[in-house]
This record gives sequence, C-alpha cells and structure tokens, in this order.
Amino acid sequence: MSLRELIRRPRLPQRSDYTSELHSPRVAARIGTWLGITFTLCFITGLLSHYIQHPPLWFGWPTRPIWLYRLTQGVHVASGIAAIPLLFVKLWVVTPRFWRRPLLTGVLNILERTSILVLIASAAFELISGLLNVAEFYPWAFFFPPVHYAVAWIAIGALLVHIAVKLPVIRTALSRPVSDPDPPDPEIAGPEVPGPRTPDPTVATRDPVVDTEPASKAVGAKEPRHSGSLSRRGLLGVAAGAAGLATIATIGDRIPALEKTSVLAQRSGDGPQVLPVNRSARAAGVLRSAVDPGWRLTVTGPAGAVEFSLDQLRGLPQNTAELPIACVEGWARGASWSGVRMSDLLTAAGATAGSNVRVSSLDRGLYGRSDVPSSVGQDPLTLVALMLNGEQLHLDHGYPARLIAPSRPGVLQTKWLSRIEVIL
Ligand SMILES: Nc1nc2c(c(=O)[nH]1)N[C@H]1C(S)=C(S)[C@@H](COP(=O)(O)O)O[C@H]1N2
Ligand SMILES: [Mo]
Repeated sequence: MSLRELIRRPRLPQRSDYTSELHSPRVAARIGTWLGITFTLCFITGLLSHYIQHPPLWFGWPTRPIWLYRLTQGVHVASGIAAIPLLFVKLWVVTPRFWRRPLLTGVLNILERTSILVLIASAAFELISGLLNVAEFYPWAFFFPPVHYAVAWIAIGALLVHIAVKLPVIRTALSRPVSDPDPPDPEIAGPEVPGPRTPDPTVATRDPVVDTEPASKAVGAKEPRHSGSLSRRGLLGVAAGAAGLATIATIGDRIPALEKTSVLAQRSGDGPQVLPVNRSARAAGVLRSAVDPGWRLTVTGPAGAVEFSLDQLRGLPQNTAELPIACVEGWARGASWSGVRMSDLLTAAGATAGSNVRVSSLDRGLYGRSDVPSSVGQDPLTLVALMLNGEQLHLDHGYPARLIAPSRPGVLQTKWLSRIEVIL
C-alpha cells in the first residue's frame, strides 16, 4: 500500500498489501541467521565482560594473551553495531506478518506473538542503549550497566523461544536457494487474500491449468519476478553491506589500522600522551589531591600498612609493559607503561601469592575502586604505573600512580591510586 493511498483512505494495512517478493521467509530466515549469530556473539562477550567486572566464585579470567579482553569487547561492540542494520532489514522483511488477521488465534499463538514483542523491544533497547553508550551520550536516568545486562537476558531468552517456535519454518526456508519462489503461506492462503504471489513450482508442474503463468517462468525459475526492483539476493547484499559498513565506521577505536576509515569512531588518539581520556582529573574531583606533595600510596597486608611516597616508588625496581586500555564503551588503545610491579609492593606488605587485593583511588566516584584477583596481582605485567609512553603520567591518565594490568577492562584500570589492601 502506498503512502498516498494510506493518507487518502486511512486503514490498517493488510497482508495482501505487501506484494514484493522481498517479504519472504527465505530472506527473513537468512537475515535472521545473521542476526542470531551477531546476537549470540554479543551476548557471550557481554556476559564475559560482566563476569570479569563482577566475578562469581567459579569465574576466572586469564591475563594472557594480553589483548584477550580487547578482542572480546571489540567483538561485543562490533557485533552489536552490525546487528543494528540487520534488525532494521529483518523487521522490514517481516512487516506483513504484523498485520495478519485475526491478530491472535489461540494460546500458543498469543505466547508466540508476545515473545516476538518482547524480543523486538528488548533487542531494540540493547542495541540503542549500547550504541548511545559507545557515543558517550547518556539520555537516561538509570545506571547503564545493570540494566543493559538484565535486558540482555530477556532478549536472549525471547530469541531462543522465537527460534524454537520458528524452527520448522527456518529449516524449510534455508533448505532452498533464496531466489526460489516461496510456497503459498498457509496463514494467508484464505480466499480473501489471493495476492499476486508466485505459485509453488511443484504444484504448477502437476496441475498446469492452475498455473496461469508460462511454465518456463514458474518451473525452475531462479529469478523472482519483480519489475526492475531489488532482488532478494540484492537485499541480502545490502543488509550485509550495511552491517559491514556500520562496523568499519566505528571499529577504528579498537583497531588502529582502521582509524582513518572510522568516521564515527569517537576517541581515536585524542587525549594527552596519545591516549584517550575516559574521565578527566577535573571530572573525578582529584585536581588538588593528586598533586598534593603529601600524597602517599598505602599498601596494607598481613605485615601492616606500608606507605610509599612518589619518590620512593620511583626508587623501586622499574618495569615496562606494553598494554592496551580497552574501555568497555568501545575504544581500545595500546600504550607503553612503566612503574613498579604490583607483586613487589604486595611482597613488601607481607602478602602471599594467593592474596586478592582491592585498590582505591583518590576519586571517590563509581570507578574509584577495583578488585584485583591474585592471578592478576601476581602477574609480572601488572604495574602500578608512574610513566606513560616515556613521560611522567599525565594528570588525566592517573598521576601520580595508576593500575595497569593485562587483559583487563579499562574500567578496572584504576587511576589516581591511594590504597592497595589485601582483602583475603
Ligand atoms: N579513579 C578512576 N579510575 C578510572 C576511571 C575513573 O572514572 N576513575 N575510569 C576508568 C575507565 S572507564 C577507563 S576506560 C580508563 C581510561 O584510562 P585513561 O583515561 O587513562 O585512558 O580509566 C579507568 N580508571
Ligand atoms: Mo572505560
């Protein structure tokens, strides 16, 4: 139904208004498969990120390879962004189904339709909130991470129900080439909705009288008939291209080689010392406390509390590590860090190799604290960094001292350290 028709004679669209061959189960199943893959990748990597930040007792995250978190979070952001155009195309392909009448036909049908409503709402929420988070735009009043996490379970649950319900349709749709004509849809094959649909070729060969089309066109026809418009394969190409473009336009924040192509990348290379700043010293309210000459790093362990001035820290053995900051919000950047090994400081406070520690910042905000499991604390690459890319740490990067550890979310790389304490 055209827009002009709709305005002249407003009425709800009907299934039979949609005559394009593109509204096909074969197209829907293929886009749906890609969506299923992107959603699964996004869910698993999101779950990992959540568990690293809030580890249950059974969970451990390796410190090698050092880029592991950079990779998993990169996949999380890339798969989420790729899913956005795919979801738009999928919704457009299945639009006719939203106008099916009667709307609800029974208990099972009500359950199915409800699950689809939940799926669309939760999927849209996850993709939109995630995208806005990458764009550092927070138009909501709630705290993003727990809500994004909770709704992810709703989305993946609704997705599983949807796949289970549709499995027969999906299998049939995927078993033949996308350009083959669809068999008549039993749900719309009522007498009132004939529709200009392509007859099933198998039916056509058995009963040529029913088939008003020339047999050559219907039997074994590979190309659907739709005058001069996009083919089904063309639509799949457009969807895949849009997903790829969206990803390339944003992924440069994670892959330096793609920085130039990533017009939508938010934070490539900005910030002092060639590293983006997530939260500045001013925003964290540490402008004064971080430059106070009386600053001390207190390390508390079984042997009691040991205090280190900045000069004392500089006097300890220094180590250098090449480690990325991989922010959960969608950027990552490698850098060269130098400072004191965390394990050396813990040993000085009498901590054993199995000690888990908590680090606290001068910043009393939400991210002014993080827990360091013993595997991370004992890692030779885990540093209390004093230098970044050969210079003294910039105030915005955590001067006088910050934590930097391998394969760890940026949000746990605590800046402006003030305390390190053994917690168990
Ligand atoms: N004290 C404190 N440390 C913090 C933060 C913070 O808000 N406060 N932000 C974290 C986040 S989310 C990231 S991504 C990294 C970024 O480090 P950078 O600003 O030096 O690049 O710092 C982390 N350390
Ligand atoms: Mo971050």
